[in-house]
Amino acid sequence: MESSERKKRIFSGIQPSGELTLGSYMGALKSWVNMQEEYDCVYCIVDMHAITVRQNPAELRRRAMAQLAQYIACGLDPEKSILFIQSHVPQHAELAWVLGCYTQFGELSRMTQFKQKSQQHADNITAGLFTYPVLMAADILLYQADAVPVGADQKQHVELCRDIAGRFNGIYGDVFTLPEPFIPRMGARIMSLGNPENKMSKSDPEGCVFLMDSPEDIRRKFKRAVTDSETSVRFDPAGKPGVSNLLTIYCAASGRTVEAAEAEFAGQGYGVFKPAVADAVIALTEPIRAEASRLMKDRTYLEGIYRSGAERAEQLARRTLRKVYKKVGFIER
Ligand code: AQP
Repeated sequence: MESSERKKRIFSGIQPSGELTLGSYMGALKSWVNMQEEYDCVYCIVDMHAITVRQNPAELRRRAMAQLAQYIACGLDPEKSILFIQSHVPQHAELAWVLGCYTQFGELSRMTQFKQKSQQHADNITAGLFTYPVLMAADILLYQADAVPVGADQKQHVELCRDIAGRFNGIYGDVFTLPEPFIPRMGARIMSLGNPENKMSKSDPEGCVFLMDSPEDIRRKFKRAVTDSETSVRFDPAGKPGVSNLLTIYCAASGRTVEAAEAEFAGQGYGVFKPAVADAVIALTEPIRAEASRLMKDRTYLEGIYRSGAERAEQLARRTLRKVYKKVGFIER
């Protein structure tokens, strides 16, 4: 294990399988930005995860660049944090192979995301979709990450990563740091605006707000958001899932507490509440949208960032992989 005097390390990633959403911002990116001062942060664009379902190659390339621009526009600082693209660092795939040999078929079969995604893509249930959590474990363990800031939906994968790491350490000694999931208190699970029983997902564009949506689109989406037949703005996720989700979004965007928000809208109907939520979100996303659009025009800058990010990431990744190869009995070249 590396020196215990180093700053604690964070690793996390988002797939460029669609545009960044308000869900991924509130569940993950916001914590990523806040953790940069205190931690040594490694943030990735996980394009290898994205191809577990079929992607259009030109679109995938465009979205990976756009995602890098949006990471920076959200406040990730390439001077402080390592920002890189997963496929640029070959050790991710290499470690994933080894870890796959220490993961049980039964463990992967129990993963909720696999069950859901194999239903959504019933005509293309690939081995990659099944072994996705092994690649995710490799992503995290390569950097000896202490914590992984993710939305609540990814908790199960981080727990599996800990199980795999613990098993490996049990056989070979302390090779991997065991990572903790870091799940925000507010915004851990943003629900779809159209169907508040489901998670807000890139693959459901109408129920989903994208960071790059125009103010008009955002207003329209909130206006249509599903609520209920009452009129009171009250936090009650079981009884009032739509309104509770809007309250969560409002609080995560504005920094208010749920109690303060309930008091602010007491006696006012959804006709006042919904546009106020839209405005709070627009105040959050507009500066990000403007900065990301500016950065997208500067390709040379973005290329410089992902190249130097990959070099820094690879240095760390190589160290871990070398140790793993030695432990399992591979001859050093
Ligand atoms: N709705 C959400 N609420 C809170 N957190 C969320 N995250 C995603 N959606 C929400 C968190 O953001 C990160 C991004 O994960 P990802 O894009 O790599 O994978 P995903 O969770 O599969 O994203 P989608 O939008 O649901 O993609 P599709 O539509 O392709 O299935 C993770 O930390 C996640 O927890």
